[in-house]
Amino acid sequence: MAGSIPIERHGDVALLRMTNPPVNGLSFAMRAALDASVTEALDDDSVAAIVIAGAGRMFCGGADIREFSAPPPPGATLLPAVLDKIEASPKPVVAAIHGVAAGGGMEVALACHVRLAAPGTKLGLPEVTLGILPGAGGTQRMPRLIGFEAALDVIVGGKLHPVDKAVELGFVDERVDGDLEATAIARARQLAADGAPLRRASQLEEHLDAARAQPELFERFRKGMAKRARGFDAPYACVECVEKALTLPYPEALKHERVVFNRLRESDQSAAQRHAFFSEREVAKIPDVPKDTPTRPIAAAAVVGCGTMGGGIAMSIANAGLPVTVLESSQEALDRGMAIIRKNYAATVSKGRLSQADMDARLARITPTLNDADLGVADVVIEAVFEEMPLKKEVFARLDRVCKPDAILATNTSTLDVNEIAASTSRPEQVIGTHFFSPANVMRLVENVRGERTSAQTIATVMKLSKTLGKIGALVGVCDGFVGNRMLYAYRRQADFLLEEGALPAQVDKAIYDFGLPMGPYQMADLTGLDVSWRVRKAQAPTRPAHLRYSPIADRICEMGRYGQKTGAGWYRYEEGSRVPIPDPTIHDLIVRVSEELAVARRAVADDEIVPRCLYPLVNEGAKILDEGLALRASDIDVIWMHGYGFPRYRGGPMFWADLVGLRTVYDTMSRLHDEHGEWLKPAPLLKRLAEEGKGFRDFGK
Ligand code: 3H9
Repeated sequence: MAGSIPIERHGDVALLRMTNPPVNGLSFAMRAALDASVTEALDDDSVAAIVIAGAGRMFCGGADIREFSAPPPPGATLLPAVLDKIEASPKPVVAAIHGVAAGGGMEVALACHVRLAAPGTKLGLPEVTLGILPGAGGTQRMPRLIGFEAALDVIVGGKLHPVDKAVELGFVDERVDGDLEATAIARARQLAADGAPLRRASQLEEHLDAARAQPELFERFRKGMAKRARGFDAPYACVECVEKALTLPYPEALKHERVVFNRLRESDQSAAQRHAFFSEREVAKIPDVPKDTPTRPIAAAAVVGCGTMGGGIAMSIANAGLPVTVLESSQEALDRGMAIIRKNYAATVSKGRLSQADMDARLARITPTLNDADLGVADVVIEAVFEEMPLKKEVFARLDRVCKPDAILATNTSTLDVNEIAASTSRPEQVIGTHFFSPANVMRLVENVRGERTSAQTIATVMKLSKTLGKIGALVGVCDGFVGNRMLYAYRRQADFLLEEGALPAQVDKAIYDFGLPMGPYQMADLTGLDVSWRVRKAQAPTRPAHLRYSPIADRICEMGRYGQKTGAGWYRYEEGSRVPIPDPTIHDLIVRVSEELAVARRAVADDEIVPRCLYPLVNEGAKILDEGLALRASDIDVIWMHGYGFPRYRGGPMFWADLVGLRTVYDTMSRLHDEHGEWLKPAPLLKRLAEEGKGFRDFGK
């Protein structure tokens, strides 16, 4: 839909209603329409004042992001010019804001002389999350309106703020609890009648003087954001443009904002972050489970097992306002699990991020029990017991007996066959995997694992539940490790081989960290614990193909009783009470010894070999997963890696990154590595095909 901005007359006030569902996005057509309607209202002598509002669910969600992949068409109406016209208007212009005012939408409001907002409205400048900056005066008007420090928080933070916060900060003048449009019309008319000078954000001076008095402000802000903004260009560009409000006259600073906006819009980082935005919405769409598939109401949930995962899952459910019963097999385990839950909540309270009352309310929603029969109230049960197939099957057979006939039975397994688990019940169509990531109360990703017989209703219900829990549910198929961990294995394997060939853990970790992941594979292993995967490897040992290269280093480390941070040593050693990894000569000696035993000649591994050697195989595994139909789209894999493993958002996830690198390059490198290092590195047929056709993963399935 092209969108329109019809003018509705209310006596001498013109109401301009932005109309472009679903979010009244400011496409080029909408900007032209806004310009035309504003001009018409200004030229009409019978109009004394103007109100700008939005139709439907919201005021305006900002510029149409889909148009950002190309430069503006020739002759396009540019938003900054339209907003200058609004601000310069001699007739009062009032913004009547409801629902959402984001990005360019917020900038429209900033150009108005008065901003009124309905309760429940969320407002802000989230451009930074798309790898750009507010490009229609936002970096100039916001600091003049609310002060530089607050504006930096709003612009670099990129969050949408509740209306009361916006009033407190000063970018909304008033919350209107009654009829918003009628109030805005009356206010506009009154302003016109008063004839008092209009408040134009670009002309406000007081905050400029305050900021000039503390020039160190910007450097301090940059330092404060350094950790959060690591690797991202846009936050720094935002600070730079806000700073220009102090050093350049307004029109010059606005021009500068435009130049930087365009540079960012054309950047790979912004393309990646826009890809992330759309992928996060696409991941909810499942072709054979249409949007109108009926879902089961979930009024109560249960979790079986109150260990690290079970406890975290129970917290997520309670946090979302649902009652949850937690079942354990012994009083001791139950008490221990509940104590950890309590401790986790208390830590959040002590950091000031949760009130004591909220903590109490959340805890009150969690009911611990030892009695299977108490699960009878639950509409969904999530099993999080030890990762052993016989145990899981036994638990599911029990659940099948005690749970409501229509209850959904979900397993949090990260490796086991969901079909086999489902087969131990009389309701395989109501069995599904819900693979939460640790810590489950923090991490946003859930891989929802579809079994052969899982019904559309079960899938739709669990995808909806993920959303209710504030998570991103990605639908995947059954295979070893599902999508995320299967790709992780491929990466970790090559990292281990690099150690055998000459690298050391800290070198590999640094290269991966510098690439943008939160930590490298060895720090991550020490954090999550080495023993669980060791147990899995031992179970798999009898069936491991002998011709495939296998690195024994991790097993040797476990044999030394070093399970990572929890035992004070793993790939690194740790000082008492510290989480800082210290390279350990014991491990270096072990690595060198293993190289000797395996007769692998050690060599100097160059830093720039590490990323392609570790991450191209990860992408290659993603290609196999796509080809096997275990993920619906490459962008779903990207979502899994961004939210489950911290793959840098400014690279858009591994598959998008590979497209940027070029699949020809990825394929050629994989082919060479395959020749040099054998079977594990064989290029996936899909990678080969797309590379030869000059395509990317983005083209898969199209
Ligand atoms: C900007 O404004 C730059 C300016 O500074 C300078 C210009 C010169 N464009 O999220 P939902 C789609 S940059 C295009 O599920 P909700 C979305 O993909 C922009 N499409 O709804 C989805 O499509 P589908 C700054 C957009 O109610 C559908 O609309 N603005 C846009 O949960 C519904 O979206 C932002 O960064 C868009 N701007 O949340 C805000 N927005 O149905 C981005 C949404 O096909 N948007 N779509 O999957 C949001 O944060 C949320 O959409 C919003 C509504 C809070 C507005």
